Amino acid sequence: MSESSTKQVDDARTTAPTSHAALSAWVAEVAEMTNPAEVYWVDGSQEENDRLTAELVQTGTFRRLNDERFPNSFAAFSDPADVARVEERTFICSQEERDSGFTNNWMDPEQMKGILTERFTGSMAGRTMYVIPFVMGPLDAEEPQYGVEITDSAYVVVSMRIMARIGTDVLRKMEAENAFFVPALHSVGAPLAPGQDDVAWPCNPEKWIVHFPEERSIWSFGSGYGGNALLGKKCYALRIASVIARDEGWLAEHMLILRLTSPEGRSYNIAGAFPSACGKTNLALLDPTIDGWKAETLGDDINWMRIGKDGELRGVNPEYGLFGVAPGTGWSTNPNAMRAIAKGNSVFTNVALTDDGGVWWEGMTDEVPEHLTDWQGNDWTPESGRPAAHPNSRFCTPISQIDMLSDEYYSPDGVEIHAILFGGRRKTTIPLVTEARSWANGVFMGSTLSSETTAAASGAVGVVRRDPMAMLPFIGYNAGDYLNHWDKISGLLSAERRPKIFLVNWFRRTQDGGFAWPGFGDNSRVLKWVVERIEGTADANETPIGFVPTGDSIDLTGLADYNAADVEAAVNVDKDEWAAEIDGIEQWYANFGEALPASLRAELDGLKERLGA
Ligand code: GTP
Ligand code: SPV
Ligand code: MN
Repeated sequence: MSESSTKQVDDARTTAPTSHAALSAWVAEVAEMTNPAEVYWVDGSQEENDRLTAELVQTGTFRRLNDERFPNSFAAFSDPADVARVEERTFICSQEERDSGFTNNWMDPEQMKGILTERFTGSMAGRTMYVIPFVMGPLDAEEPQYGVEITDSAYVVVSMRIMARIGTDVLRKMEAENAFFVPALHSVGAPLAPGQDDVAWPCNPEKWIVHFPEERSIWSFGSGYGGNALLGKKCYALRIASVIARDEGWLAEHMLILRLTSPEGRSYNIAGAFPSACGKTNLALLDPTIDGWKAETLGDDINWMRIGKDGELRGVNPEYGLFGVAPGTGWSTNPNAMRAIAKGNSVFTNVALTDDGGVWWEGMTDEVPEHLTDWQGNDWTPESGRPAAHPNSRFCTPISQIDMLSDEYYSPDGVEIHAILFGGRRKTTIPLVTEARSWANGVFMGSTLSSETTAAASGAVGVVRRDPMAMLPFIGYNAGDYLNHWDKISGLLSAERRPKIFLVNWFRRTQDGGFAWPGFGDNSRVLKWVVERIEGTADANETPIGFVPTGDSIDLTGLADYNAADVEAAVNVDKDEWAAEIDGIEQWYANFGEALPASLRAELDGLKERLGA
């Protein structure tokens, strides 16, 4: 093979290895603006990946891990100011400000293009500009959802190869169909002058994560981290896709998908929307603690749901890997994730290093190592009094490495969704599980979902905020229109096939401060109740907010030190707490003004009446 065909280095300003005219024009335009040292078309091959990871080791971005325990795996450490999504720097630049809505930052698109063009001008100097053709969801979908990310970060290329289907196969099909693709432009914003040494984690103190919904395009500047930089994920598959879904009559949601099969062999697909770092990956890789129940993974973060031929809701996971929260993921809490990680081919970001070339994070093992190198490169011992891994440290692992992955994951038509869970992280008020009274009541639960903030986004941690459908940072348009869209979907679904909706809270606390529910694998017990409610066999008590399990309708077999009275406490609906909650909901709904669907106002009125408030 000649040098140029193995490396595919090309000067896109004059030629490009694609017959897709719009793509080659865009690549040439970006190269003209950003002035990279070279343009490289990513083919997605193993050989290419080996070369890029070797280069990343050489430049100090990657540490190769102990190959016996973590084959073909690497650790990266970010700039301490680039560790999470930056919501205050994220913009939805619709033509009209109204279409961005109160949950998003907005700027006039022309003005924003002006600012960004300035930032991107020369921003890739001294660096390689990588062109990554990708598709979200299966390449053999009826209408494959293409994208092309241009980035000046090899870390992003290696991570995108895990998180999405990328490379030459995608490019060839996109060319053959002359298909539309979402142009997703990314730069770390750290040009290199001739002879200037690079740093391990280049980024820019000024960050811009910008979406142009009408154009369906993305411009991201200044950050190399996860949701800010792997543009197929939050930027495309949630923010831009939510706009496409609004226009086309489907839903792009921040949800896991889990398939659960009962001992009798009946299978149910359960989708769950929980805010960032609130348990989606953990539930998606559930290890049931009850006999005879089988769980299979379909997705852990994003769920695209379309209406099927028979009026059923069908979900597809558009991703190809996991970008999971490391802390709290351990052999006792999530052995399925640990097994997938142990197969290798993973990138870890901001975890701690063990002295024998492995990785560690809080909660990975019960035993805490005596010495580590923390995520900032400092010596660490259990006496250090600070976490060894950053609270938002992540593992990035191919989804195919999950032993419990469902065969249906690969199905371009997805799976029928039988139940939807909305869940948050709330110390008080919200019961362990509540079944909605109806679809509209379930949409109400989703629209008022609340959670304590986590380290997944920059800013304060532990503050209760409303997070509708766990989509607050990801709705790519007016949040009132979004709730209206959920309302409208109901009418497109067959009445018999409409999923049942439940509100869950694994994080409620008891008087003494402990968790009111053991969580993790024991969440299978709650899901069993959910399934039995679908089948019409489990008992429930009607409360003003919905139906909660009776103390003995949750299977506690084999769960030591936990009884029906504990269940009753975990599902208690407290009048005073709910009076405060209603105030919170009123304040939240006031933000929507005219855009709030009448059905949700009616749900709130009904709830107040039932509470006697
Ligand atoms: P994103 O990837 O940010 O969207 O997050 P996620 O929703 O996938 O969150 P994940 O499953 O990674 O969980 C985040 C944190 O919640 C981890 O620290 C877990 O240990 C913790 N967690 C998950 N499930 C449970 C549970 O059932 N009970 C308790 N107490 N903690 C849980
Ligand atoms: C989230 O924050 O919801 C994530 C991680 O899933 S990131 O990809 O960084 O957005
Ligand atoms: Mn997420």
